[in-house]
Amino acid sequence: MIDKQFDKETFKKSVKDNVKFLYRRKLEEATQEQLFQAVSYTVKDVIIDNWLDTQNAYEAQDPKIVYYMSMEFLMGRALGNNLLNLGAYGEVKEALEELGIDINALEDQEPDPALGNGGLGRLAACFLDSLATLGYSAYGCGIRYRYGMFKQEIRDGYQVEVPDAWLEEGYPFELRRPEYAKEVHFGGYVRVEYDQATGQNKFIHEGYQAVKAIPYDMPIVGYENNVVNTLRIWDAAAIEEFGFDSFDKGDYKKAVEQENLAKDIVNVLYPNDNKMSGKELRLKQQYFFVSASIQAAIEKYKKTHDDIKKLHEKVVFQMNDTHPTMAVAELMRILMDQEGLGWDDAWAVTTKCVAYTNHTIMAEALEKWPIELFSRLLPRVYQIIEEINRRFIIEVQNRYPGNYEKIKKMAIIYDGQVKMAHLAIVAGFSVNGVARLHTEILKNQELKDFYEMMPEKFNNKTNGITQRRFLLHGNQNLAAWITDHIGPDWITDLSQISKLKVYADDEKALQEFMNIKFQNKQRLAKYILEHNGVEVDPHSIFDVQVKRLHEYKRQLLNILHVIYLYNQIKLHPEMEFYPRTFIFGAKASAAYERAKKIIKLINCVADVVNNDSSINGKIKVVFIENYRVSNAEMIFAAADVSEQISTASKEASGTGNMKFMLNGAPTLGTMDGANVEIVEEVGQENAFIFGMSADQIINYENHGGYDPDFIYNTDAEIRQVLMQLINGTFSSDTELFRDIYDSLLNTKNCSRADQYFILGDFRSYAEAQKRVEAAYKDEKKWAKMALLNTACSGKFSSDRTIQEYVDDIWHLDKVTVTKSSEAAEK
Ligand code: NBX
Repeated sequence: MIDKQFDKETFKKSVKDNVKFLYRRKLEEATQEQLFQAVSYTVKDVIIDNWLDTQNAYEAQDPKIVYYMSMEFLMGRALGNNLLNLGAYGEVKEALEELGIDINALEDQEPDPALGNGGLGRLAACFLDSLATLGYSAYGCGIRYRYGMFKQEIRDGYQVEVPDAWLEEGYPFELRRPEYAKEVHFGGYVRVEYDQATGQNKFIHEGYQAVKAIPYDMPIVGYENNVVNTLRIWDAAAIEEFGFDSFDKGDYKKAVEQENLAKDIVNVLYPNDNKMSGKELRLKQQYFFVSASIQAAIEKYKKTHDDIKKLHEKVVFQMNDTHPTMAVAELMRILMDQEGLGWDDAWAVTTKCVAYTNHTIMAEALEKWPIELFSRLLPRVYQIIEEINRRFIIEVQNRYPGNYEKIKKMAIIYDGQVKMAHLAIVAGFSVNGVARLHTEILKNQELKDFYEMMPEKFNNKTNGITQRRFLLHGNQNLAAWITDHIGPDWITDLSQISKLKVYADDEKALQEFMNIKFQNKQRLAKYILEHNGVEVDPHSIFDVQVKRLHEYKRQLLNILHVIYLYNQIKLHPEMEFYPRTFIFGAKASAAYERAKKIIKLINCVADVVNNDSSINGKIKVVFIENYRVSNAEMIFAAADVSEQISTASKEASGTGNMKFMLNGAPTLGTMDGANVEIVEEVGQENAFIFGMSADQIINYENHGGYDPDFIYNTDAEIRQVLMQLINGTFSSDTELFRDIYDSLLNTKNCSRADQYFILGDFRSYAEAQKRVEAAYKDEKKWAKMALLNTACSGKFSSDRTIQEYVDDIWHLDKVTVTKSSEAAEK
């Protein structure tokens, strides 16, 4: 199904032309950056034809549309992925070779569009890929941050945040759509007016500041099916250009204010994951993209439909966590104030249009906004939430007469705060968690009261990942090998990958499988040498923990265990020990001091261990700078061991765990999040499970009784490791890691000693690590285990997840797109 435009000669000519028109240069004179732009524009040309065909097909077939509302889309690079999904990667690679251009070098020119923090943002990107590939009409709705996730530099072992000016050179895969601009209003007040004609009150919002929202569309290319969906991200601009007009009229101050408001809103992505920032600007960002997206959705609907009361038949808004929850009130506002519906009709439509996904139970991540701030910034929206709350409380009273505890726990507005999760649950027709265990915890603990009152809303949708980016693109050798053995169906139906199971005892196949892993390890070793100046042995076990830095994810447990192993080797130099490379990659939120200290600790341990010749290179520790989607693809492909060691109950799902599994790395992990389901698929014997269960942790949390000091006092080896944090072993500044040390013990500086049960799980973790070593030493056994992880990963495709969302929540119609050129030929 190779496209005509990818006829090699036409393609080459187009690239040359683009270099000429864009840069007035000959191909030989062009820089890598210019070549990247020229090639990308050629590719975009082809995509645009499919994009138009898709739009025509949607217009003809009028399918229901899902609007995936998300503050974050962590897309990763587009060029290689688009080529693969167009089915043109091979041809283009050859054509480029003929022009003397290396496709890998070209792909490396692309900045990672990093409009997200971590799992939640990357999940949104995987979902868009699956929606397009499965042929469903979908928009991603988000913000075009001028600065995405910061670039992380490591200087003297510390994280330094550098702004990510990803748009500086111009991003070739976006299309500015000023014709779809919308206005968004902030501040002001609401005037109530009695309308004689209808006998109803009218609510008029006045005295507001207006910002213009301008959409930029990015194409989302489905896999070899001609479908191109849209990620629509909004830029902000002042309504009136700042100019002499306003200056003359004495409106100078107002004009500057509008300009600044607009600039600020989309300036930067908040770099927190699993923590609410509580900043006014963040609330503005939320309303800005929600309002613009909903206006656009309604405008689109009304172009071809008359009855706004049937909106839910063609439109569904999925809220990616509570960040876009004002969608509920914004939709109510538009339906009532602009479309003229009464409350009951508007509520009937709204509650059939919005659905909510929860991604965390961490208390500090739950969004609560002070009513003072909320009502000042969004007076009309706030008024509507007040009314939703008033009516909901009456419902609670009717259901639980006299039970005021229930109201206190369930109200949307209480203690001077708007609780966004409560609003999302009350208005949403579906509430889902992201892994089975997580959904059960929501139902039985965190959201128990809501589950009891409205059980029909709750459902689970275990996360997934796209095999197209994380295997087909990231691990091209393995992908080709798999296709050689079982055919290409796995690319769009990952359940097919189970056909690899027949090779689990085939020595030749296992040998080939492990050879590919070895090549990938060599590639990563080269990257590490170039970026860290550290030589690592690709024969050693590559033990990898890459994810955001957070205490609950327990990178600290990992590095303390490294220290423990280091002590063991020094104490018993004769002891058998299989060489290990511990690889870390993690960004810490810029304001999260302890997380940043843990990065420093990892780097300090790396310095000592890597340079201690007495251990003969048995342990190497590497911290990969600026972990992001592009280097993640390479890291997953090269991993032997997947560290998924969160405190049980804290990791809602995890998705990195699935990427490792897909690439043949067994999980070393706790029974948390989706690890539970991974073990279910691959079998206990093909994973390394340790630690307390979610029930045990929750039980300690509810009833106390956990005492890290007891462990410290009774386990000399653990005590030694902790002492080394403060005795100068890893830093001459003995105070440097004092806070980390204190956080683990009942010292005067610590309120909740070892909140994440690091000491509690330490011994169990160390034993599991021993089992890893023993298993790895048995080459055949390990190869089988690795292959079975890949073979059993079928469930964890985001294609499966999306199909479940479609079947249970969205009820979308499948669409087929034929190319207009092909249609014409027929
Ligand atoms: O969402 C993550 C969870 O921690 C993972 O367990 C899960 O697999 C993933 C996808 O469902 N949550 C997450 O990434 N949250 C954020 O990034 C976040 C960002 C901003 C914010 C709160 C959370 N205010």
